Amino acid sequence: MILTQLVKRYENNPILTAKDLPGSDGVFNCAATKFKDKYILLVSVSVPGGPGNGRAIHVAESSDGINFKIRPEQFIAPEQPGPFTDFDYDLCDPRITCLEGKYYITYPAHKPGLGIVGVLCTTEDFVTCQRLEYISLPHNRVPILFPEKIKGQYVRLDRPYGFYGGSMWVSFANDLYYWGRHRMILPPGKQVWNCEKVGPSGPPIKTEKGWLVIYHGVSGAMMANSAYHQGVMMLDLEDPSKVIACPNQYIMGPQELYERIGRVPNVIFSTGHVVEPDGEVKLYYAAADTCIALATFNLEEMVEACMQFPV
Ligand code: M1P
Repeated sequence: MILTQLVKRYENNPILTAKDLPGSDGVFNCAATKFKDKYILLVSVSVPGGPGNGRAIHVAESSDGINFKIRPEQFIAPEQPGPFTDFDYDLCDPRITCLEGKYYITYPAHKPGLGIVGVLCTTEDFVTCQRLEYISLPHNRVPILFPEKIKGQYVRLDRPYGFYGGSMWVSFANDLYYWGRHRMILPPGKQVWNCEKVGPSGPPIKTEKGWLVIYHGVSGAMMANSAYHQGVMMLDLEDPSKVIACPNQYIMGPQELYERIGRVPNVIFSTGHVVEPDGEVKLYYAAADTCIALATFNLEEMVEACMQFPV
């Protein structure tokens, strides 16, 4: 079973580039969801000479999930006054989860010299965004909430930093603010593609067999440069601290020119997807920290394939 064969890249990739937002030099890592009848991406945008490190988060919207228009105004902007903005120097890599009918956004706020913390926000309209609280200590990239409570508790995945690289952890909370019962569920792997660090991509997807988690794996010293791949694993439905299947293969690795050449070469980084009613998963990913591309796979096929690698 070759997992990469289950994933199909959209033929006209990339779907968003810096040309779609004049003045920017990169549009990349994006959260994805559906809101009313629109597909929404929350896009990390880099602008040379912009405030902070020049990165902010913009909304892009589409009627078909392929052709997006980026709004020129910043949705989450750096260097704003407010109680949870001390670390807002470099804003990128947002994730979004629709939970109990509300949209929760998490992003890693990064202040050089101080660290990276997870910020929890919410929005009702994708026009304004309210920061609610810091929900992780530095250094942490980045909490992503499960789309429903499990046994009465909120659940999240994240990637706190270790001495070297980072592992994936799960945590639980009775509200969305006070997190505990932390468990490491996945350390860096033994393959070249995932040997430095592993962390969650978009929100876990509930299936009959368990939670399908899409995650990024990063290669380190074994290669000349870091390369970012996407992998999958399954967590137990009732106890998401239990990994039930975890293939040692990746599902996507940098292959196309737009994935291999750019501001940071050899990066496939997904922070969001949309699951369609017919089981197609639209996986939005950033290529080379430069542009946004789309790939699709069938949810049931991916789960079946993943379950061939029980833990
Ligand atoms: O350049 C690849 C990625 O590097 C950082 O992510 P991480 O800490 O997971 O390695 C971020 O700067 C991210 O935006 C970027 O895509």
